[in-house]
Amino acid sequence: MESRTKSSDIAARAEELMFRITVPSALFHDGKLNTRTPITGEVIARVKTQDSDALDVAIGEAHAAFREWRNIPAPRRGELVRLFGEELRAAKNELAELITIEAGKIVSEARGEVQEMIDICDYAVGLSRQLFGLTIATERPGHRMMETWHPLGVVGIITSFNFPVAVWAWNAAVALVCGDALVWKPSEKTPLTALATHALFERALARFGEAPKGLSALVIGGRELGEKLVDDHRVALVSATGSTAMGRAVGPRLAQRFARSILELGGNNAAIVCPSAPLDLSVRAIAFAAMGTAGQRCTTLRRLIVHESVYDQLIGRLSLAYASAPVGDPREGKTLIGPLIDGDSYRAMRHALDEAASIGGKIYGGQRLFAQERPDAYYARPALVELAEPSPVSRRETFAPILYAMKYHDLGEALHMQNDVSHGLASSIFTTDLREAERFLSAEGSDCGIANVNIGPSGAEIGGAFGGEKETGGGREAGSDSWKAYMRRATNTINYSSALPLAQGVVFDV
Ligand code: UN1
Repeated sequence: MESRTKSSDIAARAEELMFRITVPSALFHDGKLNTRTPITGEVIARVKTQDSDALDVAIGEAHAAFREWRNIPAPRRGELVRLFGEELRAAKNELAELITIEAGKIVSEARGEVQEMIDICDYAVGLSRQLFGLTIATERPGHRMMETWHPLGVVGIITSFNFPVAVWAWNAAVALVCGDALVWKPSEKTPLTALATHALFERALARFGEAPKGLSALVIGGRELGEKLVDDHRVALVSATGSTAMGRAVGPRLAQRFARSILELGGNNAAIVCPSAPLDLSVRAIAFAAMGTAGQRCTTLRRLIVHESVYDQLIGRLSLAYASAPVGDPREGKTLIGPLIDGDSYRAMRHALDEAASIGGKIYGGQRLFAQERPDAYYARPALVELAEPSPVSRRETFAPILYAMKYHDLGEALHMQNDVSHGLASSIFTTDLREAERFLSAEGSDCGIANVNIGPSGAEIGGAFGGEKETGGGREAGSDSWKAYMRRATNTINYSSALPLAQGVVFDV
């Protein structure tokens, strides 16, 4: 770790990147919101925030824009998303570098985040010609029955710091081809990347030329803005990514006014390692899933359930990987683990490790690093914790790089341990035994929205539906048929005869 990097260097670099992406500097100078880089912990920008009147205007404009946008043919709407994908391709490295500066991701993961945005654009462009409904057999002669999918309305998108821009893109690209308008409230920790992404979207809008004004809005501010977005009756759907506590606040408010929700909340993801697991592959997969993104993905591997016959061997290899994985400045090529987002994150990690130690957990790693050189930044060696059995600390999600390892004796017990938490996002099994793999994927196996074999639980691609069960919130985003949540379904029955037969044989002759 070199100590000479000054925050001002990073601030200047962020400014240069924002300039290249053509974000007006008035948006991030002299505003009320101090933006920090987790690389040094110092302030790099002062971002302008919006108040609730501005949000009110944005929702009003989005609602008016929706009424026009819904009438533009879906493949034409896809053209706007195609142009946005081009802008992202052209600015991939600049946007990725901003993600590194603002969220602390290593270079390849930051570029991966932008790639995920490009991928969802490509997907949505194809989808724009495939928003199809069914034709259904009717019991009445001379009739036809079908489903039509219509645009839904204004979609509110609330995103978190850890995927500061990709999560917006998963929602936005699909919602736009579905004919919806957008209002985005990003995390207060990552407004610069949000401004940059929206500027790129505005470039696509300008090239497209015919989109209604206000089709997509970005509003930056605190919790009160999120609450207003959630409570506004003009917002048909809110897609919210964040903590389970946030989801618990948002979900009932939306239900109160019968609005739709897509909730993408926490995870307490586990992997089961069986006797026949390919060990080299398993160690690599576990290392990425548990330590990658400094343990700050909702899909991060947090619990390892290992068969007693391979436990010592696996823990031996993992403890070496944990001791040697390079932690450091995420801009440096050799770094695999960047900083935690802030001091609160580190304190939550420390608190969990102290609790694990108090119940006899054996801890490798977890120390704070570079506190001398970078006192306002929070770098930590990832922690591997051996526990004799599941405990409250391993049953709750701590958004930090901690992996709890436990032994199992038979697969039924391992499956029980895997499912015995309040979240249900992602899960994995490492085995070459077909029966074990199939049981894990069966109805009595993993209860998660994502269940993988011989790969880790994180790093999903966009073609599948992404989301999870229980306290993860139940929402699904990205691929498969997730688009249906962004549209409303009408069932249509058409009578092309001159008779009027009633369903169920009802007779009603007047
Ligand atoms: C998140 O952590 O909020 O599957 C999303 C993954 C990524 C998305 C994670 N594609 O890890």
